[in-house]
Amino acid sequence: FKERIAWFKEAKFGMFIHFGLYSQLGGEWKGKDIWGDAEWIQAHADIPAQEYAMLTHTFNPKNFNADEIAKLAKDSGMKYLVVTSKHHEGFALYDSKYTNFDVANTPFKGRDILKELKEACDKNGIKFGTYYSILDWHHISQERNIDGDSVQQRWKFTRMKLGKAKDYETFVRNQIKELIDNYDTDIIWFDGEWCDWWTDEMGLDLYNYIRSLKPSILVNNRFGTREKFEKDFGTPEDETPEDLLSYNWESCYTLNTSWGFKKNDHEWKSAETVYNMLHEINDKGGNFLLNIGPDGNGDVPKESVDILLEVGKMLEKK
Ligand code: JFZ
Repeated sequence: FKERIAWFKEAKFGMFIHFGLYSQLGGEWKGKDIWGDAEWIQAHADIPAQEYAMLTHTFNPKNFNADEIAKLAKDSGMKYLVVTSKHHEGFALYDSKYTNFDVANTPFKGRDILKELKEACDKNGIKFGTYYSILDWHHISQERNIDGDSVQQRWKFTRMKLGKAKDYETFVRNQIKELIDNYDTDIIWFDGEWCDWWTDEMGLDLYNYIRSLKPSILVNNRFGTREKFEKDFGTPEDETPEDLLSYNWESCYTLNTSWGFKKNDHEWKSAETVYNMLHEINDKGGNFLLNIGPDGNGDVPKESVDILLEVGKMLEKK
């Protein structure tokens, strides 16, 4: 394990990327500003899956430039990158054999975002990782929980349709295998594991399967009940632990308040704040995963670029 985790411990600083169909909306639905994280807009605006799927017809981030992003990571002092291969919306940001709800069925077809990023990372000496959501609002196995108390609860805790759990488990395995086979991902960063139909046993099975496919890979603890699984690394979110931890961990934060691109989110952290956070986290033994959310054209918000480059300069000076 020590050998497997070594590069990660040395890396200390990484780039998180939230990019998906929601990036086109920028937190607005039918002219209205929707509260909360922009990647959750389908839930917060209560958009039926069929209607949401129309967003594939307009997904065309022509300005997406993987090289520029990998260089930005490098110039900011980051050593690895984790990109949303599939967020809760269920859309695959790569060409997946197991669904049509993917980048290959958009006007952007012919380009493969994960492939471009992976190649750009290799060129720039950045390790490549992929985020994968277990919660899936598009897959036919799951449905909104109509008993939920709030619109958020209804989408956050979906129901598994009777007899469909095995199908979904297979689907997840197949897609993860694609991430390993086709993109040689170094990290699987799970999320959305909190639904009651996803058991620790399923999580552990999946973890073992992943390790059998690629023994050197790192998997975060969100494949099952987080507190039970510290290895390969823990993921306190938006929070830096008070005390030193006995296991490896990574804190993730976003530069403003939303992970996915949100037009009206102007609460940017300053370069000084980011710099200080990085040092506090690293001093306590953790890694810092810091998020950018490209917009629907594939452009990284200028504010994010400016802050990150400034942090890079500060790191060079010290
Ligand atoms: C999840 C996602 O729902 C969110 O959209 C984003 O991708 C983020 C990185 O991860 O949200 C979480 C996950 C875990 C906690 C809080 C929000 N947590 O542990 O407190």
